Amino acid sequence: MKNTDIQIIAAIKQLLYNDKLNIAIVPHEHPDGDAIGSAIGLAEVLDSFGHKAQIVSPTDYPNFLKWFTAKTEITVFSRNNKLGKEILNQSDVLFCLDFNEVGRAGKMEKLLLDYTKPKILIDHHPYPTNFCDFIISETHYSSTAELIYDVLCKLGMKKYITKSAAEAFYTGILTDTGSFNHNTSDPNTFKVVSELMKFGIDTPKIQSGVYHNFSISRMQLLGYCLNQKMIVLPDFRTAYIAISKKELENYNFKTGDTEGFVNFPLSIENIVFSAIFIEKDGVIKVSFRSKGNFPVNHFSHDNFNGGGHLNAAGGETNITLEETISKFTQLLPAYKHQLLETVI
Ligand SMILES: [Mn+2]
Repeated sequence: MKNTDIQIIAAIKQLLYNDKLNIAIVPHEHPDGDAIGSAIGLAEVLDSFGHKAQIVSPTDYPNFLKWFTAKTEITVFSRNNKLGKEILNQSDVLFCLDFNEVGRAGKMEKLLLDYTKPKILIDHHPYPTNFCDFIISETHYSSTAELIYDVLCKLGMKKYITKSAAEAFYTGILTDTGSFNHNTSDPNTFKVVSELMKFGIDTPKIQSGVYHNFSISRMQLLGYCLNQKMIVLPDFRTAYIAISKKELENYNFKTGDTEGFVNFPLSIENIVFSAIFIEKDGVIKVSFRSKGNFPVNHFSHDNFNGGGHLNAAGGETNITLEETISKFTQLLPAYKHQLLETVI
């Protein structure tokens, strides 16, 4: 951990080495494997330490992340905001995981801002904003899950890590690195994975649980996207997929079904920039992926109200799908030089 002051760890330690506490844990909205894995893993460890941890997720999470054996229940705020509010109100400490600005908590934003007891952020996204009392922000980590593992070790809580917590952390690392495809330049990622292996985690089970459980319609939607919807622009070393709400409905769309689709075009030789545009209710959700040094977080921040990591970012627009596509394709010439220079 490069940025985290030893005093921050000491202060958190003082908070947690206390009587039994009620602890609330909040991941970002539309949580991915890292956000949910981090939340479940941390909750398990805090529980086995003797606290009572509860997870409140701003929105539901995808079915392929529902195989966890951990005991901690997840309250979905968008479905049960009364209970979510109650859990926060009754908690003594709040952990915010895997997001760098409070807006990423969606409809829970105000609750988080109004929270008066200690708030702790653990995150690996660049440019964290100052909405928590204690900030552990380490952008060179592959995932929040990897970071939490190191934080727990520093807090002297390694012995409270259970097998199911280790499986949850492994899931976070696995998904945020795209099965160890990207964000893996730091040896620490593999060091943490090897430590997690010592808890007896079942990696084939996790691989199957996360990746080998497509519904038939999800697999067909992927086929449709790649075969019918992918546009490749070799002159810009770019490929994109745009998919309408109607098309999603044709394939019986469920939350999370398009997760990971944006990565596929990067498997094409010489493509360094991939985008997917998905029509949701009233907005177009945008995801970007890149190889090399092409900074999709800046691209998204400057043009699509978003942000994220160097090679993986998101954003959204309030214009139509067609307008979003034409905005995107019209932007490409300005980035052509940078795209052509990208070394892979
Ligand atoms: Mn993450």
